Amino acid sequence: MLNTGPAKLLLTMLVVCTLPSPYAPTSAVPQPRVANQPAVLIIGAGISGLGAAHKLHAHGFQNVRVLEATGRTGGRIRSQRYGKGFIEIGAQWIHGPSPGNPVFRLASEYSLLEPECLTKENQEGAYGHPSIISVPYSSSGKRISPEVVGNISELFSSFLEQARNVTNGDCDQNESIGRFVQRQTAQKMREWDSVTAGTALALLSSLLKSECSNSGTHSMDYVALCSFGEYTVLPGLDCTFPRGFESLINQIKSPLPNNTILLNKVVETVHWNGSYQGNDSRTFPVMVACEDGDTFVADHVIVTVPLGFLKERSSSFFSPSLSPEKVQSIQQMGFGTVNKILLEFKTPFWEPETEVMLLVWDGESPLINPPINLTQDWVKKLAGFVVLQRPEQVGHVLCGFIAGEESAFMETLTDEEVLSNMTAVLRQFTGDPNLSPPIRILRSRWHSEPYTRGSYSYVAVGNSGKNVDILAQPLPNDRKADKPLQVLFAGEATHRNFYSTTHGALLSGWREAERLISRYPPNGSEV
Ligand code: 6YU
Repeated sequence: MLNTGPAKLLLTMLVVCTLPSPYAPTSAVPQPRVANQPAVLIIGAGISGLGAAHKLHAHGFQNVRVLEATGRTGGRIRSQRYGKGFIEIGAQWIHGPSPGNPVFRLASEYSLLEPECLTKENQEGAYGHPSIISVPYSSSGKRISPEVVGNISELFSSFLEQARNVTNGDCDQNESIGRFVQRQTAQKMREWDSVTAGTALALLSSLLKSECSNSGTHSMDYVALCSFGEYTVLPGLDCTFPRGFESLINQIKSPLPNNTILLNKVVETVHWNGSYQGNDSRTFPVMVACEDGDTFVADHVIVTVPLGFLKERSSSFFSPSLSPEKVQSIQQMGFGTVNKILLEFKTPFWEPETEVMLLVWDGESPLINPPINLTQDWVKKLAGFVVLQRPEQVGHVLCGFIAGEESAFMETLTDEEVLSNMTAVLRQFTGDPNLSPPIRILRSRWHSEPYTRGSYSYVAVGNSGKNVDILAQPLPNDRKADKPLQVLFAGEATHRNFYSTTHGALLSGWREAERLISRYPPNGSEV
């Protein structure tokens, strides 16, 4: 479709910047491809966007630009210097560090991991992040017996395992993980006496909160049962990056020529299906307009903005608008808030071997959902604390995880308010009214980040993995389109089996880069 009339007028008013002339190839770059290089724009410099840029560059694409809204690269991978080490504000673990995980493979290749992470035992180890609940604290200040905790944790894991085995065919699309766990719990409860039941229900309630942090949701009642098993769990005991997760980002972007990444470039609208004049007499189907008035023309644009941003802005972000089917998927897919509250203590009050502290609120149960008063009760959503590794570098730091509406509410409070609430909670749970308060607090505010608006995606009740695929479909959708693959979609929320993770994000960026690579084979003939 050619742009005429008002659109043409608009065009003449806009400063149209074409992409710069092809960059000189760097040593790692194979032979340049077609003489008339396709112009590719990537929106977002998170791991998906940079992964796509890296792959395109490695395949000889020399006309690639990354436009990033913020003043930094990495997106939801954000490592902050802390003491003599690093603290992660976003992604923390390689989930499933084994050969099937591309983040693990790259990190190993770049020598970014510690030797223990590379061992065969670790790669074949138990699934998941540190799961040794050495200290289960209860709100009465009493410790719960490790045996009870072990049994209930195992029971909870078996509920989730059963949920993963529910297949789409025999499943009610409106069924949630929360309801499934409730049903299993009610059945199991028949075997418990009243004392066991009280502790078991409170423990299950805490484990559900922890699962909200894993799934990135306010409540497990929002997470679809039927698609739960589509998320693929990779083997390996989760590892961290000694020099920060961002050390991986720095490696991925290092071969890109200078000026490939433009920071502080907020994209306002992606105009597609048009005909936009470049300054070399070529016309391009896509034009990206930025908030600062700059515009960029391109043959292809890879959109990697988070689902939270799309939920808020997709109606004005694309012109022409997205199809009703795609809009519906964006609106219905789940995207929740998970935040970290990092507390540094002068001296640890926990035993040296503690990895995780689970907070168990007496009287809570997965079978009852009382209405919440955010101001009073937000702290009760805190699932627990992970004890940060490498205390010799970062000090004695507990990392609290909190998900959902309470997490977003926490962002509205001051550091002092959060710190005094945390001190009160820890005094209550340790039974020590004189426990020294933390000496420093640091927290994330992912809900308030204008270009993220939350933490990560999940498949919501009423939805299925198909919605993930619908979101990932390139535009125009018409196979016979004169200029195909104008707008491509990547980012964690577009990966059907690894959504919510850094490896899902990276794979999605590679997937879209490969889509373009296969369209322009090195022999120069466009297919
Ligand atoms: C993982 C993990 N992890 C914790 C937290 C978060 C996430 N994840 P990006 O957003 O990166 O990039 C898009 C870019 O687009 C961005 O830079 C924008 O600025 C830009 N943009 C937007 N709009 C734009 C515009 N208009 N113009 C231009 N640019 C624009 N993943 O593998 N391991 O440990 C965690 C974690 C707090 C927030 C995570 C983890 C998710 C990943 O971070 C995420 O999927 C990818 O980075 C996304 O990359 P992308 O490129 O798709 O998007 C008892 C007790 C407690 C114990 N239980 C604890 C349970 C905790 C379990 N979960 C932990 C998860 C963690 C820590």
